[in-house]
Amino acid sequence: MEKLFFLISIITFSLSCTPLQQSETDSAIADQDKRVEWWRDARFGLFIHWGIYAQPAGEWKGEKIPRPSEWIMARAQIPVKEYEKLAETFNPVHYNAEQWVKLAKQAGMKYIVITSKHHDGFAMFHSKVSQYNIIDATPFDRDPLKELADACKKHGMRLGFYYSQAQDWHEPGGTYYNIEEGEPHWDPDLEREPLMNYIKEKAVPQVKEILENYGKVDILWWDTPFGMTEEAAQMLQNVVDQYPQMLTNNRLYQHCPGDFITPEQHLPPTNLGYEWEVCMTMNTSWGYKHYDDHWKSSERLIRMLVDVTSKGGNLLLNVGPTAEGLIPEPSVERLMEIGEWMAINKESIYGTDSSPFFKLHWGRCTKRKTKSGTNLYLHVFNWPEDQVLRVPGLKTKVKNVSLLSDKKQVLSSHFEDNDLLINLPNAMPDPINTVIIVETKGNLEVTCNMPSFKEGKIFLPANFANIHNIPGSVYDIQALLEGSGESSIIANWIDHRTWLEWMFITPEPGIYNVEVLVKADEPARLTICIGEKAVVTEIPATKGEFTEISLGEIEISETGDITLRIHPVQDNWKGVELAKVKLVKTAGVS
Ligand code: FHN
Repeated sequence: MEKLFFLISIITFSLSCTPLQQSETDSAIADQDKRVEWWRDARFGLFIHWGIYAQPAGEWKGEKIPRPSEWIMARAQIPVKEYEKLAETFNPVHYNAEQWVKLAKQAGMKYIVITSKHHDGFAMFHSKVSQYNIIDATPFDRDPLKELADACKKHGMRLGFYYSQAQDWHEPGGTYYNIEEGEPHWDPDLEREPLMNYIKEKAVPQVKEILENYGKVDILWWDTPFGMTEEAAQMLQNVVDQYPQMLTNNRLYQHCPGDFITPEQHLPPTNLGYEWEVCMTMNTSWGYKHYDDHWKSSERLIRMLVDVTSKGGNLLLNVGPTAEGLIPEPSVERLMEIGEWMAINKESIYGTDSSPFFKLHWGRCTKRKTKSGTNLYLHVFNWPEDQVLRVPGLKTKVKNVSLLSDKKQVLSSHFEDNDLLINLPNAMPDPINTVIIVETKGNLEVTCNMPSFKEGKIFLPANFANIHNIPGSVYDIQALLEGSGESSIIANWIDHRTWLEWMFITPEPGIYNVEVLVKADEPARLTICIGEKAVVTEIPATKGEFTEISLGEIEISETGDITLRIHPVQDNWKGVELAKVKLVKTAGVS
């Protein structure tokens, strides 16, 4: 229902703001649903950030330039004419589109989105509109987009083009990141022109080129609408309207929802109620950066894909090829390892829906409707020590339980206190994520396993928290779960804007004492909020140990579903590690 409301509200919004009739709204929803079907089923795609910025690879005149490498022109304030020179030596002779597509396919990816033009304004395709393109401005006499489009067609891979429609640091009318604050472009020699000159003379014609010249394009991926106007967005939208089957994201203009929304570099804590796709780097940069070694492990990436799928989203995982045209070896290794896992477990990813459970201590769940019921795919990240897997609140008849990797290996199971208990083999067959398939019969029914009070107490473990990192913040400063199952902790909570949230059920109003199990190197101030009530409180330094600290009392004035939030107080926030929150009822409400 939530999703329906969201769809109605976004579909009735149009750039030209003409309200739709009810029947038009219904058919627009049905139409959108059908168009995104292949994409929703795919769940996993490859993002490629490739451009002439791969040559400096994060370093300019001997200085390491912070943040993603594709931003080097802006971060190092390189004048247009100087940056242009990079094109003269850009010659990616090792580029092999077919190898890239095969690699993506091997990883289990179903679509590829490649940068056709990033913010630096350089077109990685043969453009007749601007000479600043790979054929006319470099020694490389090949069109990478054409070769990729051909390879995708040959191997049945869907294809999307990224196009930076607003930011174009090379053009007098293009925008840049701080244009809205009235800052000048860093290159004083670039005489400014109105945005619409650039939109009419470069952006619109180039978007037409990428959509016309490379066969069927499945996705057009807009980015950073800084300084964009409604008029400019409408002109681009008019081009898109000629391709009714093509999907677009939500980044054309500030309120344009597109076909899917795009959380970047963070994992949403819950389903977002609309089609969504997380875009994520494997290290920290989108473009190739020769010294960026902060690689996420294959284990983390596999679990990330599963986490996203279990919440009903897609994962667009990035690689940044080198100036020679090679995908860096650490990325290749990870894609191969993900592929090994996918080869065995793909049934639990493609075309599956989100989890019917609230949260699961041992991992995640995806599901698929079958003729007679539903298949639940239990993704076990943490193998229970007693080899008994508890599936909470399952009320549906179970036909069969087996390992997905070996369906002949049937697992015994029985119900106890409304939970399904599955007897697991002693050893975890796949230490990263072993998938168990539970085939159920009839309508799927699950009793919500949200935590609730027992004898006046409730424990809210770290792994049941919704971690709200700031969208778009650098991955390094995002809080995350470390450890496994109920003994996980929230680590790296160093950004004061990141907040935590737990949901639980309270049977009765009352005054509750809040206790936390934390480790703090320095005193830290927090605000605890339940509904309208908020208390500011302080955690003392804990001398390197996890320590139980009482944070004081708070009133819960309602019953039913309650949300508790913890926000850092900005001043001097140095971060804490948090293992658990405990609420203990101390009195009723007078
Ligand atoms: O500024 C870009 C960035 O370079 C990269 O392309 C990402 C990918 O989503 N988008 C922008 C930041 O949101």
